Amino acid sequence: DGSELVEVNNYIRSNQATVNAEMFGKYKGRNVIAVSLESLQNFVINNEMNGEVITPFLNELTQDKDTYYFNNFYHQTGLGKTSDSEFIVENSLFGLGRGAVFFTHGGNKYNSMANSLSNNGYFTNVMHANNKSFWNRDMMYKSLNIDKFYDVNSYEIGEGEAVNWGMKDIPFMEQSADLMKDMPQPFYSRLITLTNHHPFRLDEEDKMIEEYNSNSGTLNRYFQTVRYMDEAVKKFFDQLKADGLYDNSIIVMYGDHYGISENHNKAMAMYLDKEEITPYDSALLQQVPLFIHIPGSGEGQVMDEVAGQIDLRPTILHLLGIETSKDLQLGADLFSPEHEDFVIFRDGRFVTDKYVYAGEVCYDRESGEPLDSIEPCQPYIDRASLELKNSDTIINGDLMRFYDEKTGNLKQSAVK
Ligand code: GP9
Ligand code: MN
Repeated sequence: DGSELVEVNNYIRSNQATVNAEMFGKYKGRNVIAVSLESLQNFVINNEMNGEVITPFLNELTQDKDTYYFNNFYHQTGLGKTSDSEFIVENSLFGLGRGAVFFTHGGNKYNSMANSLSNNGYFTNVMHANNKSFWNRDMMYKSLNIDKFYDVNSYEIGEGEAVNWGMKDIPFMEQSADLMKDMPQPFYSRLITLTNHHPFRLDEEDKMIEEYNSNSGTLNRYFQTVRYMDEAVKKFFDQLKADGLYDNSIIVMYGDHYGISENHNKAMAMYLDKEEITPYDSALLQQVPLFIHIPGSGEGQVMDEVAGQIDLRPTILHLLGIETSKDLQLGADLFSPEHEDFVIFRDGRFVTDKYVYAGEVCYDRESGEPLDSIEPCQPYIDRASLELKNSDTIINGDLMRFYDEKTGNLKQSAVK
């Protein structure tokens, strides 16, 4: 009957971060272009591989006056991989601990970012050149109230324009920008790239750097496909400028999840010049880059706030001047002075500015040394499990049905 919602709602209300008064609504009415960068981890940014730069364009953005680059930002996905990242970003809730919420709860009621933007006059869409039913997207997108899904049928894949899992990122982003020209504005487009996906295969002509030389072909090729994706993003920016879409948009780009699993620890240790990859290292390797690029802002900087994908919904909506104080969401605005340095992973691990909790060990964040006692981590362990539980309760009970997002009130059936 929804009565579980009372407790969850109280928790959310009492832990809400305020907005950043200076930034709230500063970019009202702009288009939002969100780009999910497949399997992109943060360790390649501003780094080299055998003397070669891996992400020249993204590196430039980290220094750019119009870009907020978050270098302490984490994915929070589970088995649902890309689809989990989509779920988290749209709903500011966690995916599930088992399976993919896109499959198991694709018919729930949600108050997604798309839904909120739709209520504020936006045309909302997802662009991804894959079969529409992959990850049950066609069904879930209806529940997320996404107006249109530009799936593989919206793209023309010419000779030599597909590799690995499907359409190459360069033509994909080029055609996506073309499609945007005809969209009613303001629009919210979420693009999902694909080329930098395991097993990281490329055609010869798309290889811009050499392979790495570890015992892992996967890691060796990863640098090349990342380099290719960087090129695709660069061309995409150029095209948005040429098409006149650039100045009136906010471009948010983030890695969806890790690309290199723990099966490649030996090779990763070699690359990172470490003796071994500890659970502490593995946790920090879940960092993915986040870029919030705001043409004309002039206030870009490197942000070291500890944060995660769950924070994107409130952050983006607030920049556009859309309130979320009545929404059932678990993340917090990254620009809020009250945003806390605390990110929870789906499996219960977490990172703060002082601690890393992984493998049931509490590590000192700075030194990577295990602490003698679990004590300093305990309050966070408890909160992590409560927040994950709250998220699961909302999803498993389909509790949004009992919530009136317009008023922030629980419906009668839930209060009784
Ligand atoms: C498939 C793409 C990749 O459409 O999103 O999915 P992943 O395997 O990364 O979850
Ligand atoms: Mn993915």
